[in-house]
Amino acid sequence: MIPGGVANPTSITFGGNILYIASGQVGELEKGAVYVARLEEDGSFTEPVMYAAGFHRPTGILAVGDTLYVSSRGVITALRDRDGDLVADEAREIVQGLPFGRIEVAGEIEVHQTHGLVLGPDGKIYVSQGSRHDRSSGPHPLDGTIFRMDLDGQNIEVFATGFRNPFDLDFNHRGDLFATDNGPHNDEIYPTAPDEFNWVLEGRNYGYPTIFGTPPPGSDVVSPLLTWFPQIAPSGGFFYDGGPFPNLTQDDYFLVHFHTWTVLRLRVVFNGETYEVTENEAVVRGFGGPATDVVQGPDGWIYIADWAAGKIHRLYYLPAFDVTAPMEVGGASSPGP
Ligand SMILES: [Ca+2]
Ligand SMILES: [Ca+2]
Repeated sequence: MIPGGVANPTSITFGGNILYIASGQVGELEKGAVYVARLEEDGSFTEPVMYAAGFHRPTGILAVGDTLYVSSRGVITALRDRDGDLVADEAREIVQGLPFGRIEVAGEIEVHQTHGLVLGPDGKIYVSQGSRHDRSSGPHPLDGTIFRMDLDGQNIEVFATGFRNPFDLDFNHRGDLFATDNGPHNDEIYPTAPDEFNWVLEGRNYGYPTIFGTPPPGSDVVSPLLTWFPQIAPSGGFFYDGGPFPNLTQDDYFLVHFHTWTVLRLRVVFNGETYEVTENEAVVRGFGGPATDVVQGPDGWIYIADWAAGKIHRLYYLPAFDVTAPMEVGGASSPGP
């Protein structure tokens, strides 16, 4: 087991008081695994243990009832732990043949695959699916889309198109869907293409591979609510749904990103016609490397996956001191390899 954490956590989620951690190491793509740690009543976590293994870079994870869904390269897997020992004893690839690609930047980095999973208000799972190419769309009908499906992986439908590499997605308290999208590598071809934060509307096109950022007048491409340039490479994000933080509202969206190692908070407010980002601030800085995911726990606190250090941090509120402080899952031993 990995003491004190989980190596290269890519995505985290809670199912009740169980924290699921997807782990995927660069260069060891078959060694992707899911670990679990239980949140105890005193606020501590049990040492992470392996729930399931054998995933080719898992990057999306979602617990619905007794089923854990994991996205990895080309597939979505449904897992169950039938006897409650925190080890999955049933694994079924409920979707196969999803697009994924490979590009080379500074050596070899595998990118663009199926990523985020979220349960919609209609009871379907919504999935953010990257394009298998860096600058063009692939032939697969789900390439560069957000699609939805039944809990058993059936009845897949495209919900919106024109995404390059949307890492994560979430619904807000009004039942509207939002997703980030990562822009292409900036060079002479795309010198100023930004990353995006989008309100995702059914049947609409979000521009990729021809339009990045704000579309020209008259275009039917949906304009992002917010862009980042220079790029930040957004990864995980979620809408806060209420709880112990006194100053937060259900309009607050938390986001981590790969480049600048911070947690951002956006306040995303419906003005009667569309959404506006009325606040945008960095709430946590100073990770030693990229953060990959941020979620809300059943205790209402915020949990952050620190990819480089192999740790999960807890962001909580101390009224007496009005500060926040990190806390590790699984005790204070050394980080994973
Ligand atoms: Ca089991
Ligand atoms: Ca776009």
